Amino acid sequence: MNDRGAFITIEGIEGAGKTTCMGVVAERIAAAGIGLLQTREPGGTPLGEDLRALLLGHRHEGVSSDTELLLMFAARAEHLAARIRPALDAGDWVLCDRFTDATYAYQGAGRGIPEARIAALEEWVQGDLRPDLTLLMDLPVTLGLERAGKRSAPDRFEREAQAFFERVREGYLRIAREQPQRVRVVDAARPLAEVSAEIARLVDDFIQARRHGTA
Ligand code: T5A
Repeated sequence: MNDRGAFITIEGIEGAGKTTCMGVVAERIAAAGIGLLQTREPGGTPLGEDLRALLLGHRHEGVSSDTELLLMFAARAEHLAARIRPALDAGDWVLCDRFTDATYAYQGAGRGIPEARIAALEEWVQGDLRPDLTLLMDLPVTLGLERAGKRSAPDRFEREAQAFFERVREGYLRIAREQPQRVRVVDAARPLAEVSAEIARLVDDFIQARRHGTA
């Protein structure tokens, strides 16, 4: 196995089932006897959680796209320094509910910020650190919003129009097409039992590949 822990992220539009499926991934990693840090973005640190409350709450509805982008990366810089890098360096694995693919999808494809601007911040804040495996939970926007709507009141992002989430979904799928080795697309429209079974298989395969030094 590699010395550095593996970095796994879960992505997808609202209501895709990311939070639900974090448990499946965590269970497979625990079953393999591997230490795990489970976390989320924006968030994961006291400062990051405060920034999350500002970003998702309704006090700053008119915030500019650039401000939103910079706050996402401010939270990420703190998250990497305080929690993600120390865990990976200690050999633990890290499972994160959303990461920089969300920035490309929401602030890039959704808000229209040029990709090169996001890439510059990514390089600055992350250096060469990228997720080793990303599970992209994909489903039609209407179904995702319907599921999310049943669960809780809409946050600042969930008040966006359907067209915004169509762009976000397409942004994610484009990343998956460009990086098929890292990003595995899971059809999240299926019943939870089927989705969970596929995720468990993908994670078990990844654990094996990591042990054999091929991932
Ligand atoms: N953001 C984040 C950015 O804009 N840029 C960034 O860089 C980052 C990091 C974060 C927001 O911040 C934005 C994106 C987001 O808008 P969030 O709370 O982390 O917000 O993300 P949400 O997508 O809003 O989280 P949700 O909880 O809405 O979605 P999940 O986690 O995908 O869905 P989950 O698991 O809570 O499931 C929703 C409901 O559906 C049911 C569940 O039981 C639950 O009730 N469900 C299913 N039902 C039937 N069949 C299935 N297969 C089901 N799977 C789940």
